[in-house]
Amino acid sequence: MNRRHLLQLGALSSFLPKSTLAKTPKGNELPIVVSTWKHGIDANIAAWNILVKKGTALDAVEAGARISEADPTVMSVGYGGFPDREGHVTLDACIMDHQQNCGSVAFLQHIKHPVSVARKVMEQTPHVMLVGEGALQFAKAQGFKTENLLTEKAKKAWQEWLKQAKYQPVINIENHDTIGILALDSSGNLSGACTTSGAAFKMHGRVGDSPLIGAGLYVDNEIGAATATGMGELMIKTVGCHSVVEFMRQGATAQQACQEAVERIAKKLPNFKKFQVGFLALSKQGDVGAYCIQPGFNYAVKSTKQDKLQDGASML
Ligand code: SD4
Repeated sequence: MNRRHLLQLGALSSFLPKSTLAKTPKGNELPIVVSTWKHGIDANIAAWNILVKKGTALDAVEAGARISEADPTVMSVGYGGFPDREGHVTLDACIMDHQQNCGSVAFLQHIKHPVSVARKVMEQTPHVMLVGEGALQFAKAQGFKTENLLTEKAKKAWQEWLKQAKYQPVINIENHDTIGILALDSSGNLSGACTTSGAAFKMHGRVGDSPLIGAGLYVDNEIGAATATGMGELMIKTVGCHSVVEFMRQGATAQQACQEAVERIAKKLPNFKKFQVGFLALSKQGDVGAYCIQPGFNYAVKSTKQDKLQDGASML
């Protein structure tokens, strides 16, 4: 490592009080946060602000996910998300902590921050998942305010789509990018969250992988965490994120585990080239992996050593 490199690392570390520079047994510095897609950069900043103050990974992933949910320019998550075929914005989200607690909401309408409702399900109810009208009722009872989530821009895109009403679930072309966020805090604990408005112009009532523990998100504090983006049906069929964590348990690196999970999907799907799925994983040791079917999937990483948007390796 040359002197310039050392100085750069020194500058990054100097943002942190020395006492927060914990390390995993493998020597990776803590904390670390990773998020899917370009909007993951802003999500990571919000998460990082919590992590550097020795906050928990759980608080960090929720704070990060809320950034994309509130941003109307992210047309795949929360406020401003593309609606379903009937013009309704319906949201899916889940969250999971280091003690295997988890909460989830699906087919939720009118609430800007489904990830926070999911956390309330986890913390305030004996259940894991609430959907539709029941999830909305619960959110209101918890003090969440209802609002119109359909922006003019998303409405116009839907009206344009209605002219042909052709459902083509080609995720990258639809520019449909869920946020999945995983963090390892300075105590070495993992948490994750995933939130989305789902596939653009989906059937009314359709729920994807993102709120399903094991499919769109999975965390095992002994091993690692994984989240997914892309054609949710494919992650559901293979319980994709659970597979990624299990591959890591069997000794795969985060990178190998993501690759294995994508290959498992592709193997059983003759026309897999038409679809996009991507997995992002963070091991308990602080190693990051990402893999997808086709090029175009990127993810943001933030730690004391790096702060960047990275391209996921791909099959094609
Ligand atoms: C879904 N997996 O609802 C989500 C969509 C997505 O990038 O991730 N798009 O199927």
